[in-house]
Amino acid sequence: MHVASARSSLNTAIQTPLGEEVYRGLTGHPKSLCPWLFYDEKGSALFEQITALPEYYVTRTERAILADYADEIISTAADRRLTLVELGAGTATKTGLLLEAALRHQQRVTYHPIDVSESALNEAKLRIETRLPGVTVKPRVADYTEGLGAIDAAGQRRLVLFIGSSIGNFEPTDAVQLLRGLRQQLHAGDRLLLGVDRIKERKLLLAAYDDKAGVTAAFNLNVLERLNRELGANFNLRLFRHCARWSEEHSRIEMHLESLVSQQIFIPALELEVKLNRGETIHTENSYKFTPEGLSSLLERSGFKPSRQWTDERNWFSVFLATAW
Ligand code: AVI
Repeated sequence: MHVASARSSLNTAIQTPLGEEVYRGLTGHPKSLCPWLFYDEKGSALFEQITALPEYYVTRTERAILADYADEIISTAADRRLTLVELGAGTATKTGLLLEAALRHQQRVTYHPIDVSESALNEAKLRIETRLPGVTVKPRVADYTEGLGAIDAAGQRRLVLFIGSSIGNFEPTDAVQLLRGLRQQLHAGDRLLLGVDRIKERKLLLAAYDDKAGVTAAFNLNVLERLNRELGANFNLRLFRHCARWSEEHSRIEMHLESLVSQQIFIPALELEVKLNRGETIHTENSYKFTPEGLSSLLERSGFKPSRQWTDERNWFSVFLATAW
């Protein structure tokens, strides 16, 4: 390839969000990659499988809380008619429980799911409007930090759902920034429903992120496959090991990819050579776990007043309702 055109294709790759992130992460110390890189088509399908694993209690515990308390949650939130908004809604499988409760409360409901995946939103719209004729679904393809202000709630109380422990994948300072940004787009009195995973026995946490069937390992390793496919990298997946660690200090599960040998990787699209020592890791995800006090303080620092909390009987997961003030 001619030098000038090699440069321009290099620049094009680096300038994509994927290229920028991979360059930043693999030239940094320690090496890391952002968790959003997991969610290509295969990664999203693997994540769906994770949510059904026996060890991954997160999804089923939150669903059980919503099944038990949806009516209470809705009646606590609804000092006026409600409009529901969901951040990172995906296919919105758990939201049906809240929408059904909202319909029992007010007969008709408008639901605005926000997600970057148009196909997931279309699936959600079709499924929900078929099953719950009183619900009007108005999907919005956007990063969930954008676009909330543009939602016309027509004077109704907005109830913003941010469930699924998604807040746990943000660094604490980013979580505050995200919630503050959210608060700025709401009116005083609007509500936020946040689903968060609780600190629990280390053994349970580790099992949830290192399951026997190896689905989480495949989910983690898939990020390297993605870099091979999309950036022409030459990662040999057999020379890496999925590794989940509990950090007591940060109250978080960390996922890493550990290099089993000393090796050199080339990423042609970025013209980048990456050296890894044996035992060195690429840090791919943090999943923060909370105490109720820690979460309340996070909400307060972000302009929300915690109103109520619902928990399962083992205190493994909490759903917090907070009010913008
Ligand atoms: C999407 N997120 C809430 C999951 C979690 O539990 O942090 C992602 C995940 N990573 C490994 N297993 C699941």
